Amino acid sequence: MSKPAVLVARAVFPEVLERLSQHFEVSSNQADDTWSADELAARLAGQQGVFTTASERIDAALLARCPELKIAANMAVGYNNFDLDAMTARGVLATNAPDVLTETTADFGFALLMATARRIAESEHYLRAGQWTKWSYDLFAGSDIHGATLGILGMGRIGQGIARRGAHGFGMDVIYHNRSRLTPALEAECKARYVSKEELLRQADHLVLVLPYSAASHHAIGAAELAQMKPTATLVNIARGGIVDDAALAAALRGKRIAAAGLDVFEGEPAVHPGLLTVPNVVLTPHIASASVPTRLAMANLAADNLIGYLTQGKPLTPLNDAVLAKG
Ligand code: 8YV
Repeated sequence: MSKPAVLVARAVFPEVLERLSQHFEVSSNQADDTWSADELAARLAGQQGVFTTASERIDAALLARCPELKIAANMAVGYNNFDLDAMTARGVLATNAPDVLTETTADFGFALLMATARRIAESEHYLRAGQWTKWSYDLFAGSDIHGATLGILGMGRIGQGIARRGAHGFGMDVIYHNRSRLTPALEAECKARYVSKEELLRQADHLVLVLPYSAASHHAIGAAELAQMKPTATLVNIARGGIVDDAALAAALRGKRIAAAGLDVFEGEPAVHPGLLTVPNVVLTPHIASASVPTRLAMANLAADNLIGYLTQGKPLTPLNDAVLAKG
């Protein structure tokens, strides 16, 4: 029996490609070329599975051109690149890569918060530029992390990881807002108190965004929300571009409406709003929150396991649209 055909749309660890090749006829993109939607659709013709990252969009237009596709396995926990309704309607299974990146991403959220509040990037640039000529009492004085109020918008697994780090590691007072409230047991474990979004904005010294992107969370933080925050506050976005109105944030940073921001994700990335590139009080990183070597390998292996599990035994590990499985 011939092996199913699978396309790996982006470059990936060679050992993961090797595992896939044991089960599938694999076409891959080890050159990591940027494919247009049209090129992706053309390359997907005749393939039963596709290994994607958050950069590849799987929607109705693409699916109409790939009738043999059975599964798209995302090497990401976020899946706003998938039109789930269109996939379900076409009987295409969607899977993501949850859990394996939770702690690594929470570590990074905390690192970005600390770098931002303590002005690490800004001061390093100053030093490298040869501008450091003497010590002074207020040189790059920032805000404290220990004992401060940590606000978390989006209290899923990664949000809870950040809450634990803040509460248990840094003695922070943790407040959160989420679509649904955590169980009392989880709230106690995270030492986190549920508040309204308005209270979160008004009370947080440091606000971390960890919510999924959807039409409902588009520009969840815009000019009106930034205006409610403390002028001394720090904002960190490790969730998705589009949750923050980047133009409004650039204006707020320039006008010192809030003290600083740390951003790992951007509207329209890899493009970055030019206003963010010219203000000093923002730390910018290129969507690397999950980028530790072991975690990226675990994410890639989970995406591969989903392809192998589904295409060889009908058993994916982390399906997103169970309705496809129910249909058989
Ligand atoms: C990925 C992410 O690295 O998992 C996610 O949702 O944003 C990152 O961890 C990125 O999306 C590549 O797929």
